[in-house]
This record gives sequence, structure tokens and C-alpha cells, in this order.
Amino acid sequence: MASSKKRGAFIVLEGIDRSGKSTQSKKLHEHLTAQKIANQLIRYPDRTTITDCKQNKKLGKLLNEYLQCKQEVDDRAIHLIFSANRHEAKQQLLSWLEEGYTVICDRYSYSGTVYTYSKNVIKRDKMEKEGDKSIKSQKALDWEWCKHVDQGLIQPDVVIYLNVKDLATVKNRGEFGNERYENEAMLKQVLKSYQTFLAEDADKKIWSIVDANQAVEDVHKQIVSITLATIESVASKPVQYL
Ligand code: DGP
Ligand code: NA
Ligand code: NA
Repeated sequence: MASSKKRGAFIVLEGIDRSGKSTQSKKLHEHLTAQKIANQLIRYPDRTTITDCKQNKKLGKLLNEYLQCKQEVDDRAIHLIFSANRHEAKQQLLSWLEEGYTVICDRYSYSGTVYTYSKNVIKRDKMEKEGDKSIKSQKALDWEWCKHVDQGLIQPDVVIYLNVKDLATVKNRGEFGNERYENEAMLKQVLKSYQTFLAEDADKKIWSIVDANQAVEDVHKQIVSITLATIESVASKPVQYL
């Protein structure tokens, strides 16, 4: 007889820096835990395993140093490493879902494509203005290439997009930090690129847009309701892949 065990849902939160993903992921985790709904909270890049080489998760340290501008890495190489950081944890993620844990994930492959691609758009614009001939070397970092390397990863059951309408909102949440991508030009391009993803994925119906300008508690309530509906609807459906 087939197992009647219900699988967990894979819930991804996406959005630009300061859209509230980390706060909301944590609140959702606390809420589900209080409701005795088995769940795990994870994030990408996974920087928490930076000293843990035993579990074959050595990549977080490099990603962390790259984001903090302590290391320079070739654009293609770092994109592949961000992606590898997700692939290396795939088996663990699958086991959790099959064991019935709902997994809340702060950023996923969408950040991968959107951030690398945006960085490249800005770089190419600059090269073009300066008449830099090596611009051809940037060409292969196009949208499809960026997306392609994440194929085979587990597909989220829902991607909750914390929609920031304009950068003024997030700027009011304090000064930008010192990390690599925390500047206005980049985040503007990132916002645009998320819109591209939303449009491309329209037929998959996995994106759920939440207005990130609302009060924290209102955003939270909406996320809880999306999550509970998703848990209910995927319980007896198989896991899907990107
Ligand atoms: P935080 O979510 O605050 O830990 O910041 C992570 C930063 O890294 C943020 O600026 C987005 C960026 N990022 C996340 N995943 C990827 C990825 O796969 N590729 C690239 N290029 N950047 C990523
Ligand atoms: Na950040
Ligand atoms: Na965050």
C-alpha cells in the first residue's frame, strides 16, 4: 500500500535586500512551530555552515567572503558556486519534505539568476559607455545561462515575493550596508529582473505577491495564510523539479 504520509511544503521567500524576507521567514518559522507544524528554516546563500566541512558544505565560507568584498571571484565561477551551494543541500531538503517537514527558505535560485544577471547588466552598460572591447566576454552571462545552472533543483511549491514598489521604502529602513550588492543602481536592476521572472513563470502559478510596504504584522498574516493553503494543497502531490 502506498504511504499515506503527507509531505511538507517547500516555501520560498524572495525579494530585494531589506524587503523583509529574513524577519518574515523567522516569524513564519515561529508561528508554525507554535502551531506544532513540523518545519525547518533555511536560507541561501547558506553561510551558517562556513566552518562545517564534514557535511560537504564548504562553499558558504567563500560566498560569505565574496559578499563581504573580502575576495574577488570570476563572475561565472561565483554564479556556479552560489548554485552549487543550493545543489549540495538538495538531498537534505528532499528528505525533510518527504519526512513531512515544511521548509521555509529565505532566498533561492531566483536570487541567483536575478542578482548575477543584474550585476552583469550594470557591468555591460559601463563597458559599453567606456568603449571597452572585452565586453564580449560578458555575453555568456545572459539570462538563460544564469537560470540554466539551477535546473534539477527542487521547485518551490510557492515563491512568496515581497514586493517593494520603489527603493525609497527600503532606504527608509536604514542606510545600505557594506555588502557587495547593496547599492541603488544594483537594486533598481534587481527589481526589474524579478519582474522578468514573474512574467516568465506566469504559467507555473507558483509566485504569490505580497505588498512589502505593509506593516510587519500584516505581511506576516498574509504569509501565514498563503503557507497554510500551500501545505494543505501539496500534501499528497509529488515534489517537482526546476
Ligand atoms: P542576505 O540575503 O542578506 O544574506 O544577502 C545575500 C546577498 O547575496 C544578497 O545581496 C543577494 C545575494 N545573492 C543571494 N543568492 C545569490 C546568488 O545565487 N547569486 C548571486 N550573484 N547573488 C546572490
Ligand atoms: Na543583503
Ligand atoms: Na535578509
